[in-house]
Amino acid sequence: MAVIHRRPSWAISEALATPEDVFLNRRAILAGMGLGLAAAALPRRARAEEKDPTADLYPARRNEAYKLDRPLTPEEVNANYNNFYEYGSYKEIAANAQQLQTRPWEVAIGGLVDKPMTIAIDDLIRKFPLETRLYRHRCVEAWSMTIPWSGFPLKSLVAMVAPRSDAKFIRFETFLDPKMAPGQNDFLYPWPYVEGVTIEEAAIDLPFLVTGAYDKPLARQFGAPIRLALPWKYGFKSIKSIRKIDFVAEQPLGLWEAIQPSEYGFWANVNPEVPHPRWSQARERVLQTGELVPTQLFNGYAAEVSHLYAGKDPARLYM
Ligand SMILES: Nc1nc2c(c(=O)[nH]1)N[C@H]1C(S)=C(S)[C@@H](COP(=O)(O)O)O[C@H]1N2
Ligand SMILES: [Mo]
Repeated sequence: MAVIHRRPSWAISEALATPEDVFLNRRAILAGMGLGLAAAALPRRARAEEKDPTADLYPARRNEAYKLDRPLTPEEVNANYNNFYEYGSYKEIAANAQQLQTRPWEVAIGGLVDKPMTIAIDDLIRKFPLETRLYRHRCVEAWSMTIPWSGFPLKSLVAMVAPRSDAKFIRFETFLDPKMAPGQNDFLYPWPYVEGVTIEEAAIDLPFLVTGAYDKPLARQFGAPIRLALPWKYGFKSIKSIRKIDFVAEQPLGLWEAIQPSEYGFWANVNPEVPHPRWSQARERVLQTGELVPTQLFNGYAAEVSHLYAGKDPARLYM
């Protein structure tokens, strides 16, 4: 990936995160500079978006409570540098990810709840008012980005299905279909991708079910048609392309934790002082500039989340 190593003069502030014409304009500028990265993937994605049955819902109302302390990552940079192992173990998976079939798509919500349901994605998306939030994202590999996600809070979905008191965790599971996800033929990974949070974590406002980005339906490489954003945790917790949501009594075992528990534990809260076993987490590389900046405790969301972990063993929380 051709990372741009200097903060460009056109880097936009959060004030310009909407509307769509800003993104289109930026795309034109990037293309003019020869920075239209993996441009081949864009027209195909644009065609797919035209047919998206939820396109009328964007741009979604901006929730001003979620602001950034740094410029927004340009769409072209974000949309061409992705982790989505179903489409390859490298970052340039955008073109490959266009194989993902996002309709028909059902989400099965069940387990320890009073109102289990299996619901078509377009019905699910229309159950809640969509909003746009500017979030930071910090990958465990020490790169970071910022993104205008659109979607609805996880806590709204939790309330809809009425969890029983014995539900202690929520387990999320991605699709399993090696025909449309070549990476799932790789037997080194225990597919499908699984992640989880506690019921207490799911009850706060911050966990976000993402259905759109950059003021339109979610592009496939971002984890269409619905993915999670847990911005105070390392990025691998933010599972893409969710098919199944189960309320369970036992702590779910994530795909990465199953492979390497000492490096990718269940909690995975961002902490600059707790190094990954193979590298420091003290700083992070800003995706669009290459700049190294200090990593923040809970990725800057301590005010929203630190109460969740009061009295818990810090050695466990950050792995
Ligand atoms: N299903 C699935 N979800 C996933 C991943 C993946 O490989 N498969 N990668 C994770 C990792 S490591 C990161 S950093 C983020 C990347 O999201 P982005 O491509 O939108 O930046 O998705 C997370 N969710
Ligand atoms: Mo990541």
